[in-house]
Amino acid sequence: MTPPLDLKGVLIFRGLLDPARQRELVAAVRGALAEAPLIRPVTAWGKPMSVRMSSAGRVGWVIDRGRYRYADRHPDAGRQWPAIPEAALAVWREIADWPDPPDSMLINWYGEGARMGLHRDADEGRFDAPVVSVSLGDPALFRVGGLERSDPTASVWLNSGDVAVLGGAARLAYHGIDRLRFGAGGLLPGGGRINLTFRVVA
Ligand code: MD3
Ligand code: FE
Repeated sequence: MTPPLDLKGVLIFRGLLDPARQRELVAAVRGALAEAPLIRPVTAWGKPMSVRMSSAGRVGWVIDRGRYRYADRHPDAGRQWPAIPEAALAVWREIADWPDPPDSMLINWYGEGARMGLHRDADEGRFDAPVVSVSLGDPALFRVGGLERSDPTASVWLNSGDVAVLGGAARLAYHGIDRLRFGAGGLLPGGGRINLTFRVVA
């Protein structure tokens, strides 16, 4: 395997997933979304996020009356989340260097103009395991900083098939998505981006 790009400790494996595997993952994601529809979470400040979200696995990330937490049920459907698709688990096994499967696969859906402000992933209750992130669809400008919001940042375009591994000190680094090149990816008809994020949750 070609060595990853190291962006402030975030390891980016460019083009790890070939187009056939990308399409297989999109089909698996559509299957999961049929059971657990996308939602638009409303932040603690009362602002709906521009990214729509769902999850698969034992637990899923939700905003519940302004509280960010992992829930064992879809907030609208009231049912358990679908299982993490096998094609997605295969990516984790390949790259995470962790003995256990992830507890959660967050599905982020970016339409035109969607972005994700600088934040840290700190709701998991444990930070020893890595987070693995898969990009599908349109290119997205990813930004990563340090452990403080005011730390300097670096940016890179994430393309369809890229896989990022966030381990060690980078696990708690500030990061976000500034913008998309909407429609430039060609994987999703009508444009857009899917990000799958695998996490071990206490
Ligand atoms: C760096 N998602 O869901 S993925 C998120 O592309 C999230 O949808 C972005 O940030 C997206 O929380 C970025 C890359 C990523 C994911 C988790 C990280 C980078 C990370 C955790 C720590 C440091
Ligand atoms: Fe994040």
